[in-house]
Amino acid sequence: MTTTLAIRPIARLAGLQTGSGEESAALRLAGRRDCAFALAEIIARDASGTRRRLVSAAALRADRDPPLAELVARLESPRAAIAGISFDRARIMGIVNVTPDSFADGGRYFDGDVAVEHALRLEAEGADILDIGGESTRPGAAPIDVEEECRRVLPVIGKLVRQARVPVSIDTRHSEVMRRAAAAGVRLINDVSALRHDPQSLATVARTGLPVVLMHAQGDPRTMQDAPHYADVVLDVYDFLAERAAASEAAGIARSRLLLDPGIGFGKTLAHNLALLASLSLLHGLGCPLLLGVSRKSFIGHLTGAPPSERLPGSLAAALTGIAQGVQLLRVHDVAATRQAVAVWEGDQPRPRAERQRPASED
Ligand code: HH2
Repeated sequence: MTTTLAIRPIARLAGLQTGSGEESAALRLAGRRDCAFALAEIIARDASGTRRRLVSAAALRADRDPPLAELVARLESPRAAIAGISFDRARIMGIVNVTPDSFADGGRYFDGDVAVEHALRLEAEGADILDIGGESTRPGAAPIDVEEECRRVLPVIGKLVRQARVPVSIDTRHSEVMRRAAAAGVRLINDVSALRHDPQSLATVARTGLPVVLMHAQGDPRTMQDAPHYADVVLDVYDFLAERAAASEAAGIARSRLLLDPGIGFGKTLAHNLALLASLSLLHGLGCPLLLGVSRKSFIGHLTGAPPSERLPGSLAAALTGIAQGVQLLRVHDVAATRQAVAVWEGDQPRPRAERQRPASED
């Protein structure tokens, strides 16, 4: 069994500017001024079991244990920009599914021109990046032919790379699609299999020089919801992402090119999804920006009974749970609504004037 050492920052200090004593000892996630925490749960797991203790941020800093000090340093180090996007605040990735069968919007943007129009609308609504996918990975989905996937996404990517001002990413598990999308100008690769589905993917991504999202999934989309099982879902996902980050580095993909994602809904029960959402802050210890995909997902339906088309309120609540824990990139269908929710959440944060959009008639 892997030995796991993790720190889960808790008790966020909202609106903390400067401070002394306990306040100045606060844990500041990923170099963020707006994301300070007063306490931490230290979690250690080995073959003999899991031990947890709660400490103040000040006590954690005073602890000279080298692995712990190294972990604190990784937790707090600023993250490099990826695809030209800086991660000093929450950013938004707009979803564009060029598919007939995606769970939330299957068929609506299957036509390439409609998909481009939709993507440009998401950009106008405030998306920081546009994520183009040609294969549904919803539970139960059957894999599709790589040529068909290319036929769906490449024309859309080609047009968006020319027409959109924000970067474009490709959501795929296939190295051939990654390679051709990179040649067409995408700036980020998003792989829900964390570069495991296709044996060529690690080398392909390394060669493109592009950054990549490594997402946790247990099993394949077709069967992943049959009987998901974990010893401890939060620590198992943490260990998995640590292993995939190490495998990527070994293949020549620098850690500064990685985004990590717990993969909400991918081989997880409702209890697993909720446990992960409650412990997202722990994943900052892996030293990479975090992506969260909760938009319209089925855990919201399980909690509320709402169908995918009526899950916007739950999606916003889950997105805010993420940004309260320092998640840097939210993958969403509803960009305008998420932009508004994030703007209100970040209301006290200094931002460039241009980003404050106040209707002229209101004060
Ligand atoms: N979720 C989906 C697809 N890709 N990528 C990342 N990194 N994280 C996610 O949570 C994630 C993802 C599923 O959502 P969607 O694309 O809307 O549905 P479908 O797979 O049915 O096309």
